[in-house]
Amino acid sequence: MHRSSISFVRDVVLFGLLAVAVWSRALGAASVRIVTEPGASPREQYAADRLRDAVSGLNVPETVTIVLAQRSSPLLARTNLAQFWPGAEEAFLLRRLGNTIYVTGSDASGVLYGGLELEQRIRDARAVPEHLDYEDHPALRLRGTCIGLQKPEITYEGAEYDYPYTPQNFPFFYDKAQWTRYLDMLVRERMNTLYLWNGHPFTSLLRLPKYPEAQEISSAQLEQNISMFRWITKEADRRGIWVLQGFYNIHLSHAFARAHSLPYHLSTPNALATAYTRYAISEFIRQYPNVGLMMTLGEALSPHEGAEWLTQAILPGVKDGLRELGDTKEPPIVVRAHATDIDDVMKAAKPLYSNIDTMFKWNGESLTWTNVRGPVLDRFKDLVANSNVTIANIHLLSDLEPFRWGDPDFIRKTVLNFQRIGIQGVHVYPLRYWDWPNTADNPPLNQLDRDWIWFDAWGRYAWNPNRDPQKEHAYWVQQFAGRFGTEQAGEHLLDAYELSGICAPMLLPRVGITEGNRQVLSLGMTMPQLIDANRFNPAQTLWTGDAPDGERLYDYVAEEAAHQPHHGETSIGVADEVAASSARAIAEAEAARPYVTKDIPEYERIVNDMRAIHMLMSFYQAKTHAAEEVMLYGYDRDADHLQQAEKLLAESVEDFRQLTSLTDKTYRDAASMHTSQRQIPVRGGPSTEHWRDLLPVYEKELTTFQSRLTMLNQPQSATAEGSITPLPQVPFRLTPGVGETWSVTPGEKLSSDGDETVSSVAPEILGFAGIRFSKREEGPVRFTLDRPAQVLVGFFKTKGRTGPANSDAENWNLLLLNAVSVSNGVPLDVWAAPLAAGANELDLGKGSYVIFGFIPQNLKVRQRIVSSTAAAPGEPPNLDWLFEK
Ligand code: ADA
Repeated sequence: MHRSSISFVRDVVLFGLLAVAVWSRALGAASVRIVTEPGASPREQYAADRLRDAVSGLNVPETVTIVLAQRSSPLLARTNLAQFWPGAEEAFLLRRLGNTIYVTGSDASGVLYGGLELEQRIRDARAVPEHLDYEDHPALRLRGTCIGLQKPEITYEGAEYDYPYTPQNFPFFYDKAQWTRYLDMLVRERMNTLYLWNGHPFTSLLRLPKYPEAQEISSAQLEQNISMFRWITKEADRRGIWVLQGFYNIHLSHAFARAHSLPYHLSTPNALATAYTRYAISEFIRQYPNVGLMMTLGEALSPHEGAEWLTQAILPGVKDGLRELGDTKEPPIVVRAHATDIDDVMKAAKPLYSNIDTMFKWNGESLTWTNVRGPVLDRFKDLVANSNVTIANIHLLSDLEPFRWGDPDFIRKTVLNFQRIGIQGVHVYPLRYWDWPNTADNPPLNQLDRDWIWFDAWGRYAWNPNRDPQKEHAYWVQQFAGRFGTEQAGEHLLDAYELSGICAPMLLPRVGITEGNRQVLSLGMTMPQLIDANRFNPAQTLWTGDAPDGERLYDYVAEEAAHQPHHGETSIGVADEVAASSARAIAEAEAARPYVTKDIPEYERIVNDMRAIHMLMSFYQAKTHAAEEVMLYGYDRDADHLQQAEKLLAESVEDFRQLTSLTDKTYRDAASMHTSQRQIPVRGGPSTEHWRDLLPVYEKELTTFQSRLTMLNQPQSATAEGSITPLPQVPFRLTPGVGETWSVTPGEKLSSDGDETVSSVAPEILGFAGIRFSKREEGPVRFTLDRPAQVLVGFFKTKGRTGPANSDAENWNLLLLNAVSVSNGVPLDVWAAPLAAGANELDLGKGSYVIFGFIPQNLKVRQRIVSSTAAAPGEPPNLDWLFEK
């Protein structure tokens, strides 16, 4: 029976003592009576209550009895309706025999779902069905959503994922009306699991008398939390929903950690943390035997420690708790295959504990494919072979935020793929995770209202993905029609959702940096990020292993330059396709207008979303084409490419400007995670959340590019480099200590102890006497100048910059772009700053620069781009200099 060992459900088999709870409502002579077992489970009672509500006020021609019963019930004794196949879970049968309607379930949840099915039919027909013979059961065994007890910012002592449960942190946790609404939605979607995520929830939910020093919140708060948690889990259980509490490892109570001089998060176990965690888990099992546990063994804990930690701390804790309860049946626990050596974990854990479900991310932290391939598929297959239920985690939706998203067919196909692989569970994040229950709209809406289609589609297809696509289309049209008034409106709006829905999932894998939440697709990308995506993804955690055949921009341009044919889905092709599709989405949304008779404000917000999505796609289209042109220039140095790129880049900025104005008043931010974890397009933090924050970044990128083009077009750059002679030098004497003199010529090392060597040098400074350093040398370099001079410096690339630090930028002039090409493929520019005659000292940071020499202070040097410097053989051409200052 489904998870009953850990639920409130009690099978009641009371032969001889059978009592029948009868409800009847007389309407003239005829009435509808609803009959349940006397000791019926809360789930059955819930279904009965819902049916009572549905039939109240119905005008029925004759008295009908509705019997709700599990397969083993004596109420079915004289029928043959208790027939379910062995192992049936959550299955139900609806049958009308004479004036009795039987709602029979394989278990309590089966009765619940049967009751809800009947309720819906009664409400739709406004009558009790005259004929009924219907059977159904779910396709996936675990169907659930999650809620983060986590926030957009890290607010608790700098520790990721740890947030005490308090009304200040999570007002929604204390709002019973809101929970009721949410749980009603889940049961309507026939979801049966709800995961609550937090770093270390135990001190928010348990008293832990053995470790009083671990207490993190006031006793009064703790009591309130305990009673709320009991209420939530009980209300969930009535609706057939198993609540699971998530936790990360090893996260400790902060108070406990301080008391024992331990860090809040540990990467390796120790005896004290093991004892504490084992105890906390056992208390959890003892206090909340009906609640599940889901764990992330990594990220704080090193991946190879997961097996030991699970077997030495967590499983013993579960067993201690069960022993105290006198329970011998092992409840399922859910272990995530994230940031841990899951094969070792499962090997070590299985002999100790048989009932382990596993969970793994389906598409990383974005929605990209309806299917998985390569290593992700292999991982799922292993998990399916080795665990009880394998759950696909539809994790953060980093590419969909913050807009409305609902492409039901995408979800249907995804669940069909789960079935094919043997995945029996799904866990779905909300579209906006870190700020539950708010949407990003301004003012915020509730996600249950705005993102109804997200929850509805996952619920519907997790129950059964094997449905006829045409009938499904009609179903979704009806759903929209119900909300916006007419079928015509429904047709157009469904089309708009579907046409816009494919955009982000198609685009991200072909142009993006990562499927992780390090990137917010809707905030755009810079040119260097588009041109050289791999460089911005040091961990190489790319989806490419899972992608269907196709080309990223880098390969596309390489093939284009070599006049080779393309294959599969290309960055350019996809960018064009999503721009066109999103344009059609606007047209469809607009076409709905005359037919929308209900909820016009939400309709207007949908139209605005479609426009915003299109502007974003159009931005990417223009910019991907611009990137292609620039990359082609990297190959052939044909300046025409840059002229094309300039037009396209300007178009992309214009698109982004329109996107900003569409979202300026209507959206609070583009993504719910505000921490510096985000790196793309810019590091997360204050004033980096909204399109208006990024518009200046893209405007500046365009103006920098335009000024580089102007430099390139200057007559001087047309001068044959062979005719340029070295600039006059100012002699200097280096004071012994930091630095050594060197000759700026090809083959020389850039630092006295580094590997990088000079490949070519612009004629202006060829053979100059400069000063280079050891990478380890600290402190100022000291030298004496004969005359007032300009020091010529090359800055090594740090944090995406090749120029002086922002704080010092005023002092420096950029003289020669790409003046020195280097064996690592990152060319150095020459920057100049004035210095007085006599003794000088300079400190620009350890290992971050090299001095090329000194020229007279009053010498005017024409800024120039040195076009002859090329990338080292085999290296991608680094073209950042075109966009960065
Ligand atoms: C990534 C992500 C986190 C969290 C985590 C997880 O590290 O950046 O926000 O989602 O994965 O638990 O899977």
